[in-house]
Amino acid sequence: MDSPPVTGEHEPEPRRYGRRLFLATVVGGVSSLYWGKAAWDHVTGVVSPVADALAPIIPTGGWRIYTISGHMPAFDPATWRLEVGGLVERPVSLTYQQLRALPRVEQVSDFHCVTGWSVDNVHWAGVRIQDVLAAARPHASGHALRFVSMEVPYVDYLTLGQASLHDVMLAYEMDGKPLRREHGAPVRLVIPEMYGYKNVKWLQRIDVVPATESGYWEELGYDQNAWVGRSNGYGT
Ligand SMILES: Nc1nc2c(c(=O)[nH]1)N[C@H]1C(S)=C(S)[C@@H](COP(=O)(O)O)O[C@H]1N2
Ligand SMILES: [Mo]
Repeated sequence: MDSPPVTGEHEPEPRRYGRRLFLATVVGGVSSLYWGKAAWDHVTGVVSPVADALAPIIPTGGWRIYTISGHMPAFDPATWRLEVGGLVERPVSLTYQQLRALPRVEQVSDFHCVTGWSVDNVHWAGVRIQDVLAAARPHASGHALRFVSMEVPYVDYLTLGQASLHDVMLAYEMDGKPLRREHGAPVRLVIPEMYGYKNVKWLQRIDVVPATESGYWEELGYDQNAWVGRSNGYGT
């Protein structure tokens, strides 16, 4: 593989992509965009630009690695913060250490992408969203959360009710190791009840907002309430 191609210059407007292309890209991607480990090490952070809006690469342990931008944000512990703001009494800015100091929870849950692949029994460790929100003291006018990725413009939303489901978490470890860059380091949203696109990677900010809005893929036609097995045309 030669030097990694630069992405971003000729990227089409992502909103033009619909479900059909999403699926076509994934299906094509699994067979044609498979890069070996050596190639992966070589590109060091620049993922395949072939699919401008979506780049599945290196399936490992059943995972497909997705980015919408073709570039994975880098985690720098010195500068990274998890900002908690919006409709709150006191905006909070957590360092990675402070995040790690919050009550730790662990769980084993299955992960499902809406395109049909799943990974069973993923071992996650992290924090409950309530423990992150508590210090910020959300206003009563806030009924939903906006999860903002370092990968602009990836965002998604959950109602406060959805965010407080028993197994929803902000995960900083996967299968016993710090969350890897390609899986959203340093921390990602995990909501096993919903399809993968709700599980925002590379989190940098959580805002308390009045109501849910359309997240990145939802702007392209996917359901806001992405319940596994009963949304996006499944189970209906
Ligand atoms: N920032 C960001 N988060 C994201 C995505 C993405 O492209 N960018 N893809 C979503 C989709 S569609 C899925 S299925 C999962 C895939 O998680 P993985 O890349 O760790 O396998 O991440 C979700 N979170
Ligand atoms: Mo997905």
